[in-house]
Amino acid sequence: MSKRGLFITVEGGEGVGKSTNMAFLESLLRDSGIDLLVTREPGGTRLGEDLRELLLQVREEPVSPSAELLLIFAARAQHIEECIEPALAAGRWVLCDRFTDATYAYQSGGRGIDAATVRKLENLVQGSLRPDCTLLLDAPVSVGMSRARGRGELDRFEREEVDFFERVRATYLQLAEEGSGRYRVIDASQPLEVVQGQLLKVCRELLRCREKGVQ
Ligand code: Z5A
Repeated sequence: MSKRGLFITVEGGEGVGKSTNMAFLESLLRDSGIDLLVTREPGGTRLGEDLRELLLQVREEPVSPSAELLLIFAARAQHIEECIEPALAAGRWVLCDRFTDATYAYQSGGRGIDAATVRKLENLVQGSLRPDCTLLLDAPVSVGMSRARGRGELDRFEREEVDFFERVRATYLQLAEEGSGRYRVIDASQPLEVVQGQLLKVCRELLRCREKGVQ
């Protein structure tokens, strides 16, 4: 039986450079010989991508925070069962663009849903599945917003006010501070080469642990 793979997530607020750095991490890990599944949330499956479209589209009616929360966990349930669990069980590593930390940050921190409600759904949908390592790209909201706002039409989340993104950032930092040792906080306001130098360090650390058989 192959050894279980490693589950790595990349998190952060708007404009911190997740897409840019996901691509960097993907090539780093593949070049190191890792059998990798690269995926994202919400999404990662056909059902999940359909739900993502519903979640991001700008709608006439206000969307209930509870409806938003349940759609996110519906997509996650499918993603775990169809993709994440089978990959990890087969010994593949999973690199996922956002996971449940984003739900704490956006739906709890941003929208004000009680964190205990998110925790209940997390336990229900994920059982004991948690990321092994979370790379939190952190930058002041003003920096992220100025980077992201050049991208054209804004989706339903990107239309939120600065205060919303401040709460999202504060929640992410609180999770990293209070959480287990799985978080690596990277200052994403630095030049890209510096950010990627730090990501390289973390990847080397993970690869060393894999060689030693420690995960
Ligand atoms: N959401 C949620 O509410 N709850 C949940 O549980 C989950 C998600 C899972 C879609 O996510 C929305 O889903 C998200 C929260 C919600 N909404 N928001 N906002 P997404 O991950 O697809 O959306 P995103 O945040 O817009 O991610 P992104 O596309 O990866 O954006 P990004 O972080 O801004 O990455 P980027 O495009 O690589 O970077 C932006 C620009 O900055 C780009 O021009 C880069 O070249 C530049 N950049 C990047 N790094 C640097 C540095 N270091 N220096 C200078 N310039 C840089």
